[in-house]
Amino acid sequence: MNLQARIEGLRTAADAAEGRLDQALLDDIRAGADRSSGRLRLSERHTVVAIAGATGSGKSTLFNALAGAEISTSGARRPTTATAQALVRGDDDPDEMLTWLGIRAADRHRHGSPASPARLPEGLVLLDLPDHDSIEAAHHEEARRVVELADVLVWVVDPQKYADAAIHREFLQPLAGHRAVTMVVLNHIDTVPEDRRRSMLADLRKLLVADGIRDPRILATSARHGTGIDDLRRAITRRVQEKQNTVLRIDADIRSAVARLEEAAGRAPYPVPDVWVADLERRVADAAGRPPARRGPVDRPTVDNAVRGLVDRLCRDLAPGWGRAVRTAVTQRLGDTDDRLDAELAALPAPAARPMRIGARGVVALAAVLMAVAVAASWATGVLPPTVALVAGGLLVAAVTGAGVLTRRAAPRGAARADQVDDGCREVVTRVVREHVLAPARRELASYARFERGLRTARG
Ligand SMILES: Nc1nc2c(ncn2[C@@H]2O[C@H](COP(=O)(O)OP(=O)(O)OP(=O)(O)O)[C@@H](O)[C@H]2O)c(=O)[nH]1
Ligand SMILES: [Mg+2]
Repeated sequence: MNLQARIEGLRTAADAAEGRLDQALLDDIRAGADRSSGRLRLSERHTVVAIAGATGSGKSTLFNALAGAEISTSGARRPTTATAQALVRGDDDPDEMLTWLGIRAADRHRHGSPASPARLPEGLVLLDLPDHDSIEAAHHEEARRVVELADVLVWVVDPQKYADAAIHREFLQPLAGHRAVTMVVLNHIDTVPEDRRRSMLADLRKLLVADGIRDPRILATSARHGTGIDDLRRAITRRVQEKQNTVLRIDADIRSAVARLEEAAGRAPYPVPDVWVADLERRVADAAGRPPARRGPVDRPTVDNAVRGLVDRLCRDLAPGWGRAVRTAVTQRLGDTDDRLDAELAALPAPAARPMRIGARGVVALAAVLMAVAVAASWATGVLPPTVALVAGGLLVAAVTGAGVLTRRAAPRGAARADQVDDGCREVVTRVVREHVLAPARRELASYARFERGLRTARG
């Protein structure tokens, strides 16, 4: 997927999370998206390589060694470099890019002139940054600002401070996902006895791996003596010629932004699982009374517990801000929910007294009984002969048996009626739960779903 669409995905996610996640985080994500879009609008021909690191690590000396000229002031007085210095080829004109990078006119240098004859690759914009650990807040800010904009980062450390927590915590760890566009240079290597260099480099590697950088690229240099400068120049030239740096940097930025948003937001079950809804409906129906005549009023604490139970499940893994919004949306009208349940349940038709239902066979049986009684009476009074009376008696037995069968048949129908009355209760519960609990929860979770869709787009 193209980078611009992925950046839009980040913006969608940030908008969906507005008011739900930490505002500073969302501002940061949007600022990052703006930076990435800004970079994409600019020249693809150029690769911005920034030399960053602690004061005195030798950034300016390295910058000058790469240029083959004294361009950036290096010095023993700390800190030295106050604003980012840029070096571009004499035949290049990346002014728009330098303006976007915020490089002042006085800090823009060209090489390819007699003053700076070093051969640097076409398209390179090399930056020498102020120290990130400066006692001068402005230096620190300038370094951080440009680190966020550059395509490729060259972190310069020295034998004294390579293990300093500040650079690892503030820069290397957060940028661990930017390995593809990161190099680490151990400068001042001339000050380390030769037999200790290997173990120091191994130690630095271990620290970088602990920062989360898989297989870090490390070079050892002495800017003062020119050791390793050609290797560094070659490594930079290779990166510039691959021309993938802008894409790799933006890809890494987007991934890191997605990871931060994911971590901040947690997870919401969306859509709401059917079994949770069924469980809620069952518990609310139970609050309406015992079947079959469930007509309320509802037991309010039971409804309350059931609804809050669902909200707890929905919010268990969700960021507190988002969880609060879901909880408020669902529970702020719990009283109304109870009132509505009571009103609708009370309006259900009362379970009618069971009507006499004897059906066609019942009528026949009744007629037979009446006939048999009449015949028996006639016989008793001597009106009928004994054979006829016997037949009449048989009919009487058949009638009684038939009536018994009909009664048994009627019993299941009675249970079906009880179910019908309970169906009324269940319909009320389903409707009220849907409108008063699920709808507001889903409205809130819809913003989470939008957030998720944005992240999916951003992942590419
Ligand atoms: N021995 C030795 N000294 C070096 C090396 N690189 C730089 N220096 C010296 O270290 C001091 C500081 O170098 P700079 O290049 O100014 O350091 P910087 O990182 O640009 O410092 P800030 O601009 O303050 O951030 C200078 O005196 C350099 O001559 C090196 O590889 N070996
Ligand atoms: Mg400097």
